[in-house]
Amino acid sequence: MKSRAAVAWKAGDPLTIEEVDVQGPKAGEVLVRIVATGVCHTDAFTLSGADPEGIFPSILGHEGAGVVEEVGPGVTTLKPGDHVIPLYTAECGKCKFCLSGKTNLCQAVRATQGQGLMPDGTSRFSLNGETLYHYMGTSTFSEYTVVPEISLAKIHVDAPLEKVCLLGCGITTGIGAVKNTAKVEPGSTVAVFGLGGIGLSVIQGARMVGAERIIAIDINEDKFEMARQFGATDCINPKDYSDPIQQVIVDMTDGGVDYSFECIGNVQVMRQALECCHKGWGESIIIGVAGAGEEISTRPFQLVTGRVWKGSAFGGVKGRSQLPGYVEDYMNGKIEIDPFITHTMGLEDINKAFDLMHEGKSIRSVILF
Ligand code: NAD
Ligand code: AHE
Ligand code: ZN
Ligand code: ZN
Repeated sequence: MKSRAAVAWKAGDPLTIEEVDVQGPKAGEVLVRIVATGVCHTDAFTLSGADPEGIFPSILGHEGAGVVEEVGPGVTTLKPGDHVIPLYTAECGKCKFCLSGKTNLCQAVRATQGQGLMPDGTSRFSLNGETLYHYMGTSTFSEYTVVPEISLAKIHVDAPLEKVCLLGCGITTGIGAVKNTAKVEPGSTVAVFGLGGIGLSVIQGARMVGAERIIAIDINEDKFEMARQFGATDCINPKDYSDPIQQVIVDMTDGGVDYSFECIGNVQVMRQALECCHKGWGESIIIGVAGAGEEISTRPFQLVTGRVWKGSAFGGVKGRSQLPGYVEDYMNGKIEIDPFITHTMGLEDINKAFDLMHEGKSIRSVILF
């Protein structure tokens, strides 16, 4: 079949809108009609060429929601008409990782996913006979996409897809990092570096679990108003201080924060986030994704003296079993999504969504098909 899709031909080039060919779902696969998709900074990261797993030409997008159109042979848990969120972190329920009880990082399809292919090692997308690669197993910048059954969360049929698409990445990642990775306790002091969709979601999660003080840090002060709305108690711009920002935060908090979150993808900021943590127990969670060849560093003494460095992918959330609950939490008013959607547009304007992100003018743009 034909599908309208935004194709990334080459690192650094704008996407172009094409009528691509999509093959039907093979065994264990599902054809999904995407209704809406967010644009996450990770899409921009891969498009920039900084992602060691970036493959071109490809169809990016990993923050979508849609409707099942057709299922391939052997698919038992989904049927046409079901509403779904594609998962870049699958949940097979059977692999060593799924069975460990320690991680959400199912590896059942991760190797082929990283090669831009379906689990059988081939792509369902092409244009004029040329292969187009999948992205993160989701490729939500296409009206029709093919996704493994184990990479789809079935959600409440009444959930508004143009809103809950953001639970496919950003909002779930931030809230989950607070609840699952850091396990922030009531009364905690928290620092959040970077106030995009991820950082604001961390703030939302920190307020949900009863953090007492939430320090929001960004170099773009336009982000402060929304940070305060979500629960930030202090908003600071590192450019306003001559001291290193970690020292400023240690001084503000009688020795450092209980938890910090890096939501930018900047290895210098990752160090600041670790070093603003309290001696003896402070934990810093890396959420931001850094480019090929980048490395983090600190004095090992920072860890010897009790600070902990951790990372979080998709907020530690197991997509098939736990994401439907996040959707219901939105429907019950426990999770806020609407204020994140600062812009909506059609697929033909998708490059504008990237421009707005780079200019620091959007939190999330949602593409409506
Ligand atoms: P975004 O572009 O919307 O927000 C980033 C924010 O960081 C902006 O407000 C920007 O002003 C701020 N910033 C930039 N440099 C800064 C600095 N030096 N100090 C302080 N603030 C600074 O991005 P986003 O969509 O919120 O994504 C944030 C990061 O999280 C990206 O690296 C993205 O790839 C990553 N991410 C990771 C996961 C995961 O599962 N680990 C999931 C989603 C996104
Ligand atoms: N491909 C990159 C890593 C990208 C990355 O870390 N992705 C996050 C999700 S970002 C969503 O916006 C993730 O889930 N990572 C775990 C995984 O299995 O990819 C690289 O550096 O190679
Ligand atoms: Zn993302
Ligand atoms: Zn698994």
